Amino acid sequence: MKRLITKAILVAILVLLPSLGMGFPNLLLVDPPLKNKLGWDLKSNGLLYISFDLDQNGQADYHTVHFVIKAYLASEPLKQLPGYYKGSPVFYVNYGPANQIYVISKKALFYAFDVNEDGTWDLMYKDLNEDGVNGNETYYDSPSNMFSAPSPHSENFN
Ligand SMILES: [Ca+2]
Ligand SMILES: [Ca+2]
Ligand SMILES: [Ca+2]
Repeated sequence: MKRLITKAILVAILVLLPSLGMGFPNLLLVDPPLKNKLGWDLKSNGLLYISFDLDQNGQADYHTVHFVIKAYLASEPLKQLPGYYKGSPVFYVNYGPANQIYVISKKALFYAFDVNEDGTWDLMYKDLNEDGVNGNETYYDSPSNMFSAPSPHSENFN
């Protein structure tokens, strides 16, 4: 129940503030550690998406998008890999004797909320500096249109 209330408040803030002409607030508060990830996926755009389940109900509700710095097939043991890249996260897919390795940017380029957990992102922030969640992220898009600013004409038509 508490989770639902938290979500309702988040939605209320997001819907209210733009209509007051205040623009989108930066609501990014969390930069969850990679070890808490729910899953990850390399997309055809070459970016690596990592999903998180912040309210721990089993469904992804938060995503980070990282550049892939390097991708290659490796046959050496995985435990030797992390030291290569000065702490840049390493993901891999095992193909029998070899591993497809993806080394990604330390911090994300995009952060996205999927408030209603339907797989379509509702609110995206861009972090041009890729320096983690520290307040310099800016509103980027609302792919689901959940948080798009209302049209100035839409309220007078029933
Ligand atoms: Ca969730
Ligand atoms: Ca959604
Ligand atoms: Ca930042």
